[in-house]
Amino acid sequence: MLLTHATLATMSDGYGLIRDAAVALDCDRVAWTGPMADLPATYRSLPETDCAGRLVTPGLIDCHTHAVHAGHRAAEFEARLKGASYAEIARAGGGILSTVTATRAATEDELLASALPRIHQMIAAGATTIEVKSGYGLTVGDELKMLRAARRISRELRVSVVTTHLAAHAIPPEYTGRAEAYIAEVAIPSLHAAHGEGLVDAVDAFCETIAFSPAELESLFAEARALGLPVKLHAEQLSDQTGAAFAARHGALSVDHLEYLSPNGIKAMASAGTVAVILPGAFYTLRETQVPPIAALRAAGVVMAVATDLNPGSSPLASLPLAMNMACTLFRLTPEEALLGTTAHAARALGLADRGRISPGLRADLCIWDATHPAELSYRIGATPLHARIFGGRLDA
Ligand code: DI6
Ligand code: FE
Repeated sequence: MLLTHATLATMSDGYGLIRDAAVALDCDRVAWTGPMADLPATYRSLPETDCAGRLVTPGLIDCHTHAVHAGHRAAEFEARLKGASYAEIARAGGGILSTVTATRAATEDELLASALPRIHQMIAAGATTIEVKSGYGLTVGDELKMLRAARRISRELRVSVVTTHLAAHAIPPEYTGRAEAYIAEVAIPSLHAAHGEGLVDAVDAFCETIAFSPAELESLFAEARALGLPVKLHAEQLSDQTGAAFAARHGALSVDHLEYLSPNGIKAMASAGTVAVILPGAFYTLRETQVPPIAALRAAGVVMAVATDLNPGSSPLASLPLAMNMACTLFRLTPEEALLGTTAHAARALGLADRGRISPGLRADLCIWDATHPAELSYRIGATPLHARIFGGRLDA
């Protein structure tokens, strides 16, 4: 296939904008990109899709979601509007644990069926790769069930799925006050079982006063690394627990949230090459006031990614373009940083070298937008200007 007359944002070196560009695809890979005038003769006979000046970007990558889960938490949304806080609801046994109850009661088929409409919305907003975490099962069997359901998504819909083991997401009621026993008896055994089934691409945990401390997570991260699996961490979302420095010490691919990130944490992430994943949907939903230290991250050269954090509690958000808009308006990212954050930098947060930019040899996952400048994707609020999507070298039907 040959795309012609595109306004191309290759996302190599910033936007990497090429006007009146062509992109030649060979099966599921990009074969050539450049100005129309330079198109080699060999590609001129390929079946042509005229983009008529439309913006073409890499397919969007959502590098942090909890898209597989049962039920919803609209009642908590109402409770928060009446004054309850996210942490209070969690301590009273609601929050993550109410989704755990629902997820334990669901079958693998039910989990898959309830996730598909959400994934469909993400795809309709431009996603071609989605990370999905476990973390609402909190038993060996229920964590495996979630990861198996997540892996089945890519057999049902045209999207790549990356799966993350997040058994260390919350302490289930049967382990109240016994975080270390939970890690030893459930989190680590479920990691071994899931890895044995080929269900794990990375290992994540929630580091917070209402979840786990760095000390409690040490053995889990050591185990992940012994299995050759990369780690990442939910850290400094509601308070500074020095999670970022801990994760960086384990060579984390990313540390996510980061509202309360300290200068020390920034330094550790910069020297480890850890990506900062910012999640403005959770900040917005919980009406947080402490903004992540974006200017300091930028100054330290820490690469930033942007994701939806799609989950039933703190971020019921399925649109990456809306996450980009929030990242700009709430956190003052530039539109260029926001688009890098859902393409090239999101790929880095997942350890994927074969996507996130438009360049020969990389995957042919592309979005064609009803837009002519890449800043339009961040600028519109709640719009989905997707004109067409190409996944693995083929246009969606
Ligand atoms: N932080 C989050 O934003 C999600 N998990 C986490 O550790 C929220 C999960 C939920 O509220 O269900
Ligand atoms: Fe999350």
